[in-house]
Amino acid sequence: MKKLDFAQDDIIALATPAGVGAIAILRLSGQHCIQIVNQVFKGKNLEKQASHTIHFGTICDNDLVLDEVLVSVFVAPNSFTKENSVEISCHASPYIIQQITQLFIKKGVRLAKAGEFTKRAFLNGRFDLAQAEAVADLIAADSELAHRTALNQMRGGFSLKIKHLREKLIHFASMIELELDFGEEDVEFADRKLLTSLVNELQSIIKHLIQSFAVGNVIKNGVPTVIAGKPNAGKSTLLNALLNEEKAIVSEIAGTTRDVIEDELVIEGITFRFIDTAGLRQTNDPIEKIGVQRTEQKMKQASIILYLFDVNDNFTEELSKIKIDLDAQNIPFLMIGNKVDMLENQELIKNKILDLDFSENQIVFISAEKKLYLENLQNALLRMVNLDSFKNENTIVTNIRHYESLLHTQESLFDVLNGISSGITGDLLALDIRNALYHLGEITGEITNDDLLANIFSKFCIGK
Ligand SMILES: Nc1nc2c(ncn2[C@@H]2O[C@H](COP(=O)(O)OP(=O)(O)OP(=O)(O)O)[C@@H](O)[C@H]2O)c(=O)[nH]1
Ligand SMILES: [Mg+2]
Repeated sequence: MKKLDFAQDDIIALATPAGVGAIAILRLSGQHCIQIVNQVFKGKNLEKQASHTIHFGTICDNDLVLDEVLVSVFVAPNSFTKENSVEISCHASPYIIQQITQLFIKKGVRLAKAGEFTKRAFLNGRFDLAQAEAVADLIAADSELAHRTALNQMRGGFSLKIKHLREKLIHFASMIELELDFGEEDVEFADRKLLTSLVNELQSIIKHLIQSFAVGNVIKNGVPTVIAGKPNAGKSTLLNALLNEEKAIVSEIAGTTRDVIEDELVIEGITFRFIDTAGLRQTNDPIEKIGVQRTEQKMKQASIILYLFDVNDNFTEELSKIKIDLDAQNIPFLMIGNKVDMLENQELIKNKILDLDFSENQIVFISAEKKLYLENLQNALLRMVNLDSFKNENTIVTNIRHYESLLHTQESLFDVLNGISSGITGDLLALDIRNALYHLGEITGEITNDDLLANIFSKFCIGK
């Protein structure tokens, strides 16, 4: 038999989560898959069915019935992969799934690799690379904003923007290359003034996209929000109150938390990753010492620090010191006065705070234990993230690979601008423009190589 080349291999994978459930879907793709399924399916001749139809029947290994199933048929090119595809809905018993899968392997189908269905869709021109990557993001999206951004990227919003940028540059690159063809004749088809203004325009769009990554990353991975403060300030109590779950141990013994404890919470569509830490103090306990080091490290990586203090303490000195520290590191912070339920006279606190020169948005008062005023804290957090300016934006960069390619594009465009102003020759200018085009093309996959593809698709799950 003629050996099939890679793209024509028939592949199979479980498309639903592993384990016992009501229904499981096995997914097949490849030129012969409808024909192969037809060999073991009793009910109808699947090869004669129209695309996008569902058929009831049994899957049989010779005379042995393995399961009653529903089979969906997708005829090329009208499928996700643009190849012939079949989805078999069977009963989700690991035994049945294994038996059916093995039956197909005996028939010459092989197990799909991670992301292979999506990779085929990309290779067959179903969508570009940025869109393929968005498929993975869409599956992983756990907040409204992450979902919306991934969906937009999958539907091509981001790709279209990149494509427009490329087209404009390609025009100039070809004009300059045309000049080169005329060699000695000293003609200038590509107006250097126009090119400069185009590159400037591109630079500002690219800069905006690069800046959007800070937000994009937050949307995708959550805002790392560290809860720090002295021992017993109530950090673990606050974590538990926010999560509505007894996640961290709380006790009146100072130095309870030693390790870092994290969990996520979605507030108004934005994912915050709250990180409870060991209380900050000088200590001789070797384990607590490591805990404090970890706290300091986490504080450096945080997007936001919630600095918790006990309003019943003498906190003025502590807070002014920490404010100077955090301002110096340029990390956004929010001071949280905790345990207000214990206060007899709230006015006294106000006077102490007045001395401290905080803006209204930099400090809130709560009771973590009694869950009082937590909504003020949440509102303050949302204000700090301030995604509003980007919320209605269609193109937000969420992928670090795209971010890096944009940085490289930006560098190449700087070279183009420098080249024009120093009057370099057309061939060198063309080279710099081609470089910029190359890096833009990396994003959507006009420029690819096998390593890059392998790297991207191996991050997908099997069956996707
Ligand atoms: N009255 C009152 N007590 C609180 C409040 N929040 C926390 N506590 C108490 O303060 C003590 C310390 O709370 P924790 O949450 O363990 O403090 P922590 O900051 O995590 O302490 P370490 O892990 O040791 O750094 C516990 O006895 C809590 O019950 C509050 O809002 N009001
Ligand atoms: Mg604690």
